[in-house]
Amino acid sequence: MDGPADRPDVVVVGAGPAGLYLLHRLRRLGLTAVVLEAADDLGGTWYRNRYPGARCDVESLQYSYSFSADLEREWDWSERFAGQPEILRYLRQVADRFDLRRDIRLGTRVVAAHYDEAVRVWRVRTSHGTTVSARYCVLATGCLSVPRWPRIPGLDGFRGPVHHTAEWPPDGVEVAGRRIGVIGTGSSAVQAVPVLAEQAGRLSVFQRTPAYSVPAHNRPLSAAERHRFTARHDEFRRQQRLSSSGMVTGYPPATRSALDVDPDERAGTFEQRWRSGSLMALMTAYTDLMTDRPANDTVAGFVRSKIHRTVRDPGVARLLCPDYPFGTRRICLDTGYYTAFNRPNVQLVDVRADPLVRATAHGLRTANREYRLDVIVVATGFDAMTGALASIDLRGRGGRSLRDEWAAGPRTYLGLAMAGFPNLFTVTGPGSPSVLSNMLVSIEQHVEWIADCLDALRRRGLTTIEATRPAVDDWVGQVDAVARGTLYPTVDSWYRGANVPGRPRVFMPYLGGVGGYRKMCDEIAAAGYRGFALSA
Ligand code: NA7
Repeated sequence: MDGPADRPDVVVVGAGPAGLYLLHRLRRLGLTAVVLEAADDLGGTWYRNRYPGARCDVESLQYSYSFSADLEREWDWSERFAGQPEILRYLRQVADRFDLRRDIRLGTRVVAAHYDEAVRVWRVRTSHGTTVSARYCVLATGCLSVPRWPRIPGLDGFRGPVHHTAEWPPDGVEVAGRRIGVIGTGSSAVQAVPVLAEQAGRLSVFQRTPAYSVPAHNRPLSAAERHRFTARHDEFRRQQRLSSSGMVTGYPPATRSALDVDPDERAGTFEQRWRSGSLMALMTAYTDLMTDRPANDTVAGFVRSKIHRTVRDPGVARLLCPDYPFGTRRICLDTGYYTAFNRPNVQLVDVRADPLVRATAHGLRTANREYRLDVIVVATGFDAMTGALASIDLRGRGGRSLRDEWAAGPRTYLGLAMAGFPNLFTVTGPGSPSVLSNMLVSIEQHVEWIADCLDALRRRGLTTIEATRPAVDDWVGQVDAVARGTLYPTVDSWYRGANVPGRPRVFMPYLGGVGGYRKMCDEIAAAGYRGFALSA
């Protein structure tokens, strides 16, 4: 197959929020694009993560596209934090409204992308054996799109259903009255546990590392809130883009160290922010919470005291209390997570003390006992940030493979481009704020930057852009240096690839802040794409 549709200007991999907007943006520039999507529907993360309780932990009004005033006027979010079904409906509506589906090929996994140097074209091979060739290739493959399964012997022999939260069946899973085991206690489990607890006959939560979770205080969005947002829309969106996280917290920037504040005043501040229902509110209360361990201990202690006050069994409360610095692993936002452990049908299993050794036909066996189960829910996360890129046989100049180039960790310029891989871009790639920001804000920024770049090349009669090695080396150094100034690298987390055996420990997101990062990207473009080699 090699018709005109197989020779677009741009081939985009992934039809999640990034791929959808990119397609729209490219079309507006008069460029042709084809989007290849492995799943059998669009929506990316919001299509795949259908587990009970799946919900965004950034507020709906902030986690939504800002590029179209009409779209914003036409769509009303029902809740402060939208659930997965509503976000998926939103993305489908976006696709329909902008007539995107006709350029999206669903059920089409990209298995390889090779740069043909002789003709300067990317040849992108799909699981159907077809090839799409394009001058430019954009990987909008998502940061958390490759589920990671635990190595538990015997899982195949379990008699009941076993489902990963990120591969939940579209028709749901029968859980009412059943004995359910949940493996893992990251964001997905923290959202699923309270919902499953209400339906299950018995729920056993197998925890290795406890998470810090703050209450979402989710509620229906009122007309007054919507009105307030619309009234100051432009200013609000501007603040988002210039903020450090892509989120407007409503709090002024911190000016004081947590240690310079009277303990009662500090407790009052933490209490107020705990009640605000925001991922960022506690972390940003003082200047040094994420850079100084004694300062962080103040907020970590505050959250642990909340856990102890919520969970009635002191032993269970103790187990649920993390011992690492607050915020250094992804904070969760929950609705009734800790209180779920007060239910008589919920038990916490500490698999750090009593490790999971195998699955049997009837359940899960730890070193000390067997837990009989009807359903196993695997909430063990993702091969984060680089997993989707590494799953494609990507080859640049001279046939060099990305997997080899990144053997010691991802190396990008701005999380957007790589040396040796001309005309290839990543949306929210490693080395950009990505997962440590409001993804929709970061996605819009990257999509617009990439589209503007392709437009600039066309206007100047150029056909090739490639990050230079010195620019990549320098950027990798900057990402590392910023991370080293914080507490993040002191802890094992998926931000560092620590959840995947054998993966080098490299801190992958850029921690320098969304606003400053955007400014830097804009300056680089304005300077004629400094750090990139351009040619005709
Ligand atoms: P996460 O945050 O990576 O959580 C995975 C959880 O699974 C975590 O608690 C892990 O504990 C646990 N895990 C992993 N392997 C095992 C085994 N073998 N045994 C027991 N427990 C295990 O993934 P989520 O899906 O919850 O969230 C991902 C992101 O999606 C989230 O942060 C949001 O950004 C959206 P461990 O840490 O390995 O001890």
